[in-house]
Amino acid sequence: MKRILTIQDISCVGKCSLTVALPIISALGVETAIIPTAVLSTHTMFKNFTFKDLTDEIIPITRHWKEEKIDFDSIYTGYLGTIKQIDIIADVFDQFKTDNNQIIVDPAMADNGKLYPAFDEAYAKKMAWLCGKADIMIPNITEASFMVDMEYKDSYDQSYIKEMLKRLTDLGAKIAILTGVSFDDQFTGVMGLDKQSNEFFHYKHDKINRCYHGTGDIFASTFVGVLANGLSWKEATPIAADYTALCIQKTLEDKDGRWYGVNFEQCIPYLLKRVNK
Ligand code: PXL
Repeated sequence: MKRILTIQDISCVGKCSLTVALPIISALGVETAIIPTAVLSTHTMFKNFTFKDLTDEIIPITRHWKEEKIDFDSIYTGYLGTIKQIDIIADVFDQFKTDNNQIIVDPAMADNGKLYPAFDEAYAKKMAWLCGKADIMIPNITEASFMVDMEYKDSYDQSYIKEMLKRLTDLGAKIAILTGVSFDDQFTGVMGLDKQSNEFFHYKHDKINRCYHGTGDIFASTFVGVLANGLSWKEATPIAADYTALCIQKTLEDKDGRWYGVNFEQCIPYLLKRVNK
């Protein structure tokens, strides 16, 4: 069985970060090890959330793992806390990177043109540096605009997205995948660039005009779990995009749907069918 390490916060209520990564990657038949970077009562879109930083635990945890000779088929990071934490996580990459595993960074820090409340531009630049250490990076357009100094735009053409992808891979990652790429009112999707082959990849599906928190985490967790099942990034991308879209659709149809996250649990059987599990 493959083993993934995912490093992100626990938002105790909120359907994001570890509370979606653990169930999705596990459901895909992959052992999921975690480093919780912080414990919050909820994600940061709620008011008055509590926050307990766990940075001091990261080095002791990884030191123990080294003694136990534990290794990972991939390391996937999501929402992190502070610039100091990013430095420590870069050390974790150095310790656990091998010739055969992959590092995937989702620079979860912004959406809809704005950084999340806890972050500033210095944090975004540090996250760009961490993305440079990844094999695959998965930002949305807002996150990318902060990392590569391009103006954030609500509407754009292919040349804007291609320029953004080129600048993202120039940070150092082999593959950059931009989420939430929409060239018209009917479709939305994902566009990626493989730096080595200089090949762009575009996948689109029907657009649902409603945003929910945690959908970037659901996309990234699914992508990582599907890759661990032996599929390529171009095969994993449509599966992750379709699953995320279905989660949004089911939440909209549910009269008890939560405002703060999507019904990803309800759609796991669909995901498993897509990967023949
Ligand atoms: O990636 C979503 C996310 C994860 N973790 C925390 C958040 C958010 C989005 O707002 O606040 C703590």
